[in-house]
Amino acid sequence: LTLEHELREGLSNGEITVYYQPQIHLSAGTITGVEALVRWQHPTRGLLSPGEFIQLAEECGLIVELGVIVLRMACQEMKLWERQGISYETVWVNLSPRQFQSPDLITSIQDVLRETGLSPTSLGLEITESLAMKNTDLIMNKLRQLRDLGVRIAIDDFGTGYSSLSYLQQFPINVIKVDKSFTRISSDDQNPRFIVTAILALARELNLRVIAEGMEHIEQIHWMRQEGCDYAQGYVVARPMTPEMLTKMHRELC
Ligand code: G
Ligand code: G
Ligand code: MN
Ligand code: NA
Repeated sequence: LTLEHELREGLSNGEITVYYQPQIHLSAGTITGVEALVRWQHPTRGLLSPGEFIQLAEECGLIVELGVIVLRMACQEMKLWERQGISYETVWVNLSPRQFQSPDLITSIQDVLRETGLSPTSLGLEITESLAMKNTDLIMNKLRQLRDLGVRIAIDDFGTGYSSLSYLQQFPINVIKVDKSFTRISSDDQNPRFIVTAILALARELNLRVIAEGMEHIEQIHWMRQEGCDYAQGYVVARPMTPEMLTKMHRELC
């Protein structure tokens, strides 16, 4: 059996699960949002990370079906938290280029929101910088449709796409997630720090929220905060976890 065939089976057999990684507000110390990160509970290979199957799903087109499953699970989970009195601002779902360009994207998002009863303003979509960078009418139109729906948009892995910064001003986006490669602290190379400082200044001008991702050390958090970044995500805060674990963590925080 090929992995593609197994994935096809896995999608219909309910083998897809979603982990959640919290994002925190640095001065309030509260969880403001969660990022949904897909996992595949493979019957023999164990729990697989996206790195092991997303590319394949993208290539064979299964990503569209997979994406709707993740979207539905994330929205359902968010509603469940709401009913338990746990309210995060946003649940963030990653979209691959192929998902974003799928003609069914808007209707499937509308369907899932209607089905789950989640407010569109509680849903965020993370798109890659390289996709946003293409800046075609098609992409711009779709971003506008999403904005009109009321969902939030984030540019993921920001800084890695070597983009012209002009698109940031034109695009209806709300959040940029600074790629982890720029938030490493190294004494011998000051450049990443300089880039982060520049991104934060730009974001302030454009009124965009910035989330520092990949925070692995408390020193990184201190530095980002000092630079004026208010939100962070990363292993030093919490690893991606099951919804049950996150609920438990939330209760311990409050
Ligand atoms: O969880 P992990 O660090 O292994 O994720 C690796 C990559 O997989 C990240 O780039 C992340 O954006 C991507 N990814 C995680 N979940 C999803 C998903 O549901 N859909 C898509 N398209 N990508 C995802
Ligand atoms: O590309 P994207 O930002 O969606 O990727 C998110 C991925 O980064 C997830 O797979 C998640 O497991 C991983 N991740 C989250 N926090 C950290 C971190 O602090 N360090 C590293 N190296 N990876 C992280
Ligand atoms: Mn992401
Ligand atoms: Na990212």
